[in-house]
Amino acid sequence: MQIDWRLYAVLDTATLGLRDPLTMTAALLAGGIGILQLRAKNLTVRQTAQLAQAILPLTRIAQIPLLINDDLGLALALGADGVHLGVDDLPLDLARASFKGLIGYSPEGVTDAQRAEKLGVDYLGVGPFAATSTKLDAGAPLGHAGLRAIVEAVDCPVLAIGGITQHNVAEVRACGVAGIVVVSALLNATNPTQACREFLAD
Ligand code: TZP
Ligand code: MG
Repeated sequence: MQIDWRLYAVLDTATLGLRDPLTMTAALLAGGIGILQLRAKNLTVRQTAQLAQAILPLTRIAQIPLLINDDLGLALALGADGVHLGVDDLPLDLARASFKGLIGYSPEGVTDAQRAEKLGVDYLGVGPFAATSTKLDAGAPLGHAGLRAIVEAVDCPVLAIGGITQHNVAEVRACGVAGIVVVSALLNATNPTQACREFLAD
């Protein structure tokens, strides 16, 4: 599968609230996202599995990868295309040894990013670029300098995340990233399909 890294959407069920995740997925796919991640911190594993099983046919038709946040076991059980891991999740060496799909990772800094690259991650999700209220423990914003330091330290695709909107996307892309990861500016947009198109046009 050829991956278009430019716009990666996270279907964050807490941000979505009572809105229908499948309607949102369809809107994001119509807007041209290249990757979708299911992030369901407020759901049980069973609920997440059921939701992922409903989303997978849509992403398969669109021919884009669906990644599961945090949980490699669930990604394997679902036959999902990938998993996104953080520092508290399954160690990357174990993940890489048991999973041939896409592995994304949120590094804690330059050294951790280089370590992850050596262990064979497919991309790094680096942030927060700016202040965000979607992830309360996201840490201090990296800004241009912090993001750029990681872009320059690795060769794998770096995707910026956190507080990315139409207002700062040009500054983010100027850091040399392969793409952007967006949650609230897509899910809370009046027209998510149009919002995707605007991000892709920048
Ligand atoms: N990881 C770092 S920042 C963040 C995550 C999951 C949240 C990004 O959400 P938003 O709404 O695009 O700022
Ligand atoms: Mg995580």
